[in-house]
Amino acid sequence: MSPSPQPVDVLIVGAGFAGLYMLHKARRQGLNALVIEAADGVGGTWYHNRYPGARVDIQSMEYSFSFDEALQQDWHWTERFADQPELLRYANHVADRFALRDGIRFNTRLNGADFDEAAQRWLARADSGERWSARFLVMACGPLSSPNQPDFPGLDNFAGRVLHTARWPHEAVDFSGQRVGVIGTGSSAVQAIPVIAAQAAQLTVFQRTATYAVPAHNGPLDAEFEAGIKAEYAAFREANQRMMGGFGSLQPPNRISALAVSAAEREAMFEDRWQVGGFGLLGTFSDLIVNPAANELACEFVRNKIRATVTDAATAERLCPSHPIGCKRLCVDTGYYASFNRPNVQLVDLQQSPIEGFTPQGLVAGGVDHHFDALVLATGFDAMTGTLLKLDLRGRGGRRLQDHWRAGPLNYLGLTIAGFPNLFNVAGPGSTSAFTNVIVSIEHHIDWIADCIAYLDANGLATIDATPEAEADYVAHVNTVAARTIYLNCNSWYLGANIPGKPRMFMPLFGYPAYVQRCAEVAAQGYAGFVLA
Ligand code: N01
Repeated sequence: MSPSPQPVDVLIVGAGFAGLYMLHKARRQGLNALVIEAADGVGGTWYHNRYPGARVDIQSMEYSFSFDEALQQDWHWTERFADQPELLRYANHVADRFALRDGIRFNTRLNGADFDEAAQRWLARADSGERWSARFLVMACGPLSSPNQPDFPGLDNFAGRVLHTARWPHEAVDFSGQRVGVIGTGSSAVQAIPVIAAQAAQLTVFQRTATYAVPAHNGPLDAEFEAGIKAEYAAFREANQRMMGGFGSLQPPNRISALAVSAAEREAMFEDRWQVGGFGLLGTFSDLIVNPAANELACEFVRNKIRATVTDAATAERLCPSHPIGCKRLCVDTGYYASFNRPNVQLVDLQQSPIEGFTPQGLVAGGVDHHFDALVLATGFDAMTGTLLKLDLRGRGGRRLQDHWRAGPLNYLGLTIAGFPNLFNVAGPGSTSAFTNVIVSIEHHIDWIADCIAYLDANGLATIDATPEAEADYVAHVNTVAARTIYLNCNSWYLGANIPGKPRMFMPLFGYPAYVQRCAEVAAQGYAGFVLA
């Protein structure tokens, strides 16, 4: 007979940045909260994604918590774009600094949870056999936490080592003297390829879709720059809050159309931003994300950079993407395109030469045998929905999330799901998380959730549940916003298009400030669109 469920006010799933801050915030609010985490350490994304070259693509001074002034003053980043080990150290520092570890149950994976309508609580169970009865269930599992391991027929035939970028081993992987294959050319691959290329005897990159990458120009963090930000950290955070992605106030978007300037001016303006590096290129003009003709000018600017970098003209052309820039998440790189000038690196275009099967020595593509000792799958994630849909979550009337989300991830405000009362999904579908500095989004979500719980408590209310009408209106809004942009014009993980059979529905919302305003208005109106009881 299993013991009766342990009562908690808030059960939090995941000990990444969202779970850590939720635990801290809940405790400060006097709530009894517990985090359960499948891994044996904190850090979420930065715990699992240990592939060579892994680092953040938002500047370190921005990619950090703002909720505690002493924390942001004390912490020192060593590089402009912090690498994975430093980011993991930061997550551990936060856990220790705010004494969070005793509220985290490691090596414990949630299996599922049922909403008990009589008790108005979530009954949750883990693989350890433990059970909890929670008033609130906060899914802090991360939008990019279920690795996509494509169903490559015959992969088992391969006798060498297979690694996935998002489940990289903790011990160092040494490719010295080895032949390595990499499948995928998204952000993970773009960061890993230059590092692997420098170490391995031979590297073969299997590309299905060419990718746009802008230089990081990474380097040691400038002491004067750091001091300047720290002198006015709060104002810097506020300025970032007004940006469309919650970051980038150091280089705000220009307010001029790409079509309103001469070709020479345009080139110079793109070049300025290219020299600075990072995502700012997409803000060179006001219409790159909304006007395909303007967008194409930015595409051609980057294609010309590829042509100028890659010495073999045929390889350069194969590396030139044809979809709109920014439609898939832009990659921020250090030497990605230049890697293809190395004599030990070759590119295989899977559009022209599809994978036909695997052999003990490697794979066959387009009739050609490719041999390698290790294969790296840089094939991304079942984004935004994959992790929740692996669980057995049942809301009112025993309705399964798999049924509610059959045609796509219905949600209200990117935070809640109708019929799943008191369940909050952090940085999930319908939120702006994917387009933002995700730590900014996480802080916004956790603060909103904590305020919501405080409101319920102050008003003697037990539950909050989105209405199906509010949910339907909201999902339509997310798609209306996307339809005004170039985001529907390619096969991205934003659309679920990277996973065979996944419903094609645009999941993230574009525009952080308007989103924050809407969430605040809903709360100010006594949680409009929700039933409180
Ligand atoms: O994954 P991806 P990722 N056969 O989905 C290819 C964040 N992130 O891990 O484009 C052959 O972007 C797929 O091809 P295609 C960031 O938000 C951030 O790289 O679908 N190829 C693509 O090339 C990012 O967007 C950082 O045609 C297959 C690649 O695999 C998100 O995580 C670093 C295939 C997957 O690219 C995901 O990035 C890393 C198949 N069956 C990640 N299936 C930072 O810099 C997939 N591919 C902070």
